[in-house]
Amino acid sequence: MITKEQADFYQENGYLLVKGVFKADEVETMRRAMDGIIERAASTTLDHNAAWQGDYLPPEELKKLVLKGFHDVHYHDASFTRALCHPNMVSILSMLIGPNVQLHHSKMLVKPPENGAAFPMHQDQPYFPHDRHTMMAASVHLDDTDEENGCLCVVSGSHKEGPIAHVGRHFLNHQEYPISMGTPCPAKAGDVLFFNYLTIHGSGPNRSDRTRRNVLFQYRDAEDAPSENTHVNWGQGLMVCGQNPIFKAYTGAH
Ligand SMILES: O=C(O)CCC(=O)C(=O)O
Repeated sequence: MITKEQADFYQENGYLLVKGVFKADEVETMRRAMDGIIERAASTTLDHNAAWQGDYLPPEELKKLVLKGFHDVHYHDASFTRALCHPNMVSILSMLIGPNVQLHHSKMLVKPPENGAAFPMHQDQPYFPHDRHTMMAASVHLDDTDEENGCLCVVSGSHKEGPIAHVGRHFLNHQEYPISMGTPCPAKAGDVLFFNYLTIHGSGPNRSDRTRRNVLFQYRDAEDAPSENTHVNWGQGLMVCGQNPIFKAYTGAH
């Protein structure tokens, strides 16, 4: 699915956009799955606005922003289980991470039209630090994205800087790291943006009249151990490619 040159580009720049990983009907199935999750969540006390806060906009502007975000979507709909170990994903992951790849977690992010929330620039590393930094996100696009509806932006090569201190672990100081410093990565539905968890990234608000839906899978090398006992979920460590070289009893932690 990808060439050696593309894999080298990822190692050098810390990100890679791969076109057409999912077909139109697979994308449509995931869109419907997302709608179902939103509908079922709405009838519970677990529904919430997941918009990140910060100081990249005045407080009254921030209050208007909305993000529908739920974690571990593969526990809610099997279409995401199929997507996270889709043969195209397996082929790409084994070239970017190595032969033995595990899932860490999944989540869905829906930026509604007009007021879909931004993500201030950040690394994902502070949320779930690992020893060898093999962790990467695969952001699967379920809609076409551009700068107007808040496409992802990445800072090329920033993964080489290593972990950077974040404001309260969450995001980088926006004066020093404005969203505008990132390279916008517009994409089509079915494309996947892979980026290392040290790569500085973020996205602007959705100011368009179009929804922006992404599902994001985090993966790691099976031998890359968590440095802290954080962001743990049941079932973490599902093998997506290859074998687990470490034989141990799985208890739910890590
Ligand atoms: O999808 C986006 O726009 C950004 C998501 C993100 O940065 C994250 O979940 O860490």
